[in-house]
Amino acid sequence: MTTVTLIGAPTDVGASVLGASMGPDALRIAGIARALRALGLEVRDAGNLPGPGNPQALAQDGLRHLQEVVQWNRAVFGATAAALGQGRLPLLMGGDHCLAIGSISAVAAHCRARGRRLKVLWFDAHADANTPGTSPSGNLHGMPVACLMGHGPRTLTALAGQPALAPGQITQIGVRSVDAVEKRFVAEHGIAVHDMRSIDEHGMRAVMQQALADVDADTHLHVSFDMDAMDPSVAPGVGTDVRGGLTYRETQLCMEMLADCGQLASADLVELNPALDVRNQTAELAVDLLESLFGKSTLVRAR
Ligand code: HAR
Ligand code: MN
Ligand code: MN
Ligand code: MN
Repeated sequence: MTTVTLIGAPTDVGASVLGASMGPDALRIAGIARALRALGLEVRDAGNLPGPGNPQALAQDGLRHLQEVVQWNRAVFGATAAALGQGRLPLLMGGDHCLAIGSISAVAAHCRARGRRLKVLWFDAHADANTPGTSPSGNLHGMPVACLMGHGPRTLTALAGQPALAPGQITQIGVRSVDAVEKRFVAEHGIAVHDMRSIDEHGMRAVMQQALADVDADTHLHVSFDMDAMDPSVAPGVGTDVRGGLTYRETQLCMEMLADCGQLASADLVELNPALDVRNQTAELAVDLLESLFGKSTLVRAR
């Protein structure tokens, strides 16, 4: 039986807009634990991690709140590693997307120690591949992909001792906002990106088949889901919305195909901003999607 540990990381220190710090409680209010238990999973809510407040400071050397982001990510790293060590599936409830540095670094270290292949599926409107030298904002939630590949401040790139990811280990889906210089990082590293145009042209089923083509029985699959991947008309509760995003049906299909592949072993649900939401609908949407990700289906599935 899959056992899940919910890890709350209530912070927005990596973001431009305040409010993602309320994400974990919004997910709880939307019934995340109850929904997953109804699927037959054993769910433990580990509560919220402690960490520093948001100093709302200016960028220094191209980075905003580096010390605070490091502290939060150390905590996330520890909690994620602990859950994995207990044979449980960590589900990180953010919080902004800078927290994926900590969660994925812990997952990478876990996989390395066990000789397992790691594959990350990154759902996002953004490529999150800026570095301190290229970021237009200094916000660290725009940099986790670069940090995980070893580009960024050492306190973040070396959380697991060495870079967590090689470019071939990550596939991005839903991207439609990439900064000018950030595009070069994505191209030079050959990151697999299925942007919205690619999804329009090929359809989500084909995109997901390609994204999962290299996932086998020995693969630890990590899903990092930024709620702004979805269209703002269905997911208004995010800090940096970009129109033209994934539809409800497209995203459900992603989650269902991920469930079918059977290799999900850790996940992040980030960038949910209840301060910008309407009647908690984006949190409820997130719970809907997580249900599908964890195997809820309309009909009995022949596996
Ligand atoms: N690319 C912009 C920047 O670096 C905006 C990044 C916004 N990031 C997120 N996470 N919401 O995906 O500042
Ligand atoms: Mn993101
Ligand atoms: Mn984003
Ligand atoms: Mn590189």
